Amino acid sequence: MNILKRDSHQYQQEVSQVAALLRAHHGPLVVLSHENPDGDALGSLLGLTRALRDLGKTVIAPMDVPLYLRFLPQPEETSAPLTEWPQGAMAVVLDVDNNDPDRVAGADLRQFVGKVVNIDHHGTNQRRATAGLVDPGKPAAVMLVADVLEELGVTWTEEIATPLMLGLITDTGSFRFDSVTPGTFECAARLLEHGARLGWINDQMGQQPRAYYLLLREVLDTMEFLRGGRVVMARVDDAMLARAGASWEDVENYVGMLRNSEGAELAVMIKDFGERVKLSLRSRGGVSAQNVAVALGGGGHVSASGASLSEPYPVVRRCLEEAIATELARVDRLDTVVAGIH
Ligand SMILES: [Mn+2]
Repeated sequence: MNILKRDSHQYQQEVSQVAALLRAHHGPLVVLSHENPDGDALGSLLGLTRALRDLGKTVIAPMDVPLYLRFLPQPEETSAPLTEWPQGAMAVVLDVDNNDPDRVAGADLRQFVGKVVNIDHHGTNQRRATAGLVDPGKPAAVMLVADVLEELGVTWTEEIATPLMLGLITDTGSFRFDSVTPGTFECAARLLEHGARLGWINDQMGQQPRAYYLLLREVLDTMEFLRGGRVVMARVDDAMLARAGASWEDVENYVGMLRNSEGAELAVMIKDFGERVKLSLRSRGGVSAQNVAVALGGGGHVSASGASLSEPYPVVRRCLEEAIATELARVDRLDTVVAGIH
């Protein structure tokens, strides 16, 4: 049997095991996801919760839904974090490794002794759960949830398909990332067939509060194009937030916008808290945002990283420029070597 076949066999087995455990459990199901929930976390939680409730299950879904996603859940569907695990509960942990309880929000898994189902698509997952469905080849956890719901034989509705579509859209950057596979579109097609409101989700997600624009005006005013536009930076501080009536949550989207600048290889959003500074870094091509972040005591992925420094901005700025100079020199040296080979 070739590797692909064995993998798909194992995947189907995991789907069956997870579905069987969910089906067999008659006590409360506590559905959880990660801290700072994103569209995939909320979409997985809401899609699964709605389907399980349709099957007559008692489901508790603690999640602190961020403002920009509040258009989707009904007020009573999610609840506050649990202070205590209910009698006879089973935990269902989505889009995060259950072996990393610090990252799981909504309830403390360290205080829990019952069965745990884990559905996740992170490559770092340690695969220790009563039943686990883990596939890093899927760009969104909602794809795994969709397969479990299929196995459970749920009656598909628009209310179930729409949150799953949300997760698919947000974790794939609206189907724009390299992680998207033919299977991603097949899943999207199925969700559309089941009534997922694709246009509506995008319309809701595309709307920004007034403070977003007022703050954007302030941030654009600080925008700098360095090294011939290879590096783009902008800064935000408390005074700018106060003038715009915005909060730090409103700042999150800006670094992606900076990275869209033509010719930009590195984008840096500087969050200036006065006595400390946080940096959000994004890169493309051969430049590693991670290398710059690591040089400043931070970390993350190659193309998306961050660092937090307990120094005032002028000091951080000097360190940052040094780290950038080192990284760009490394890339340029590599380019020279490659050019020499050809
Ligand atoms: Mn995800």
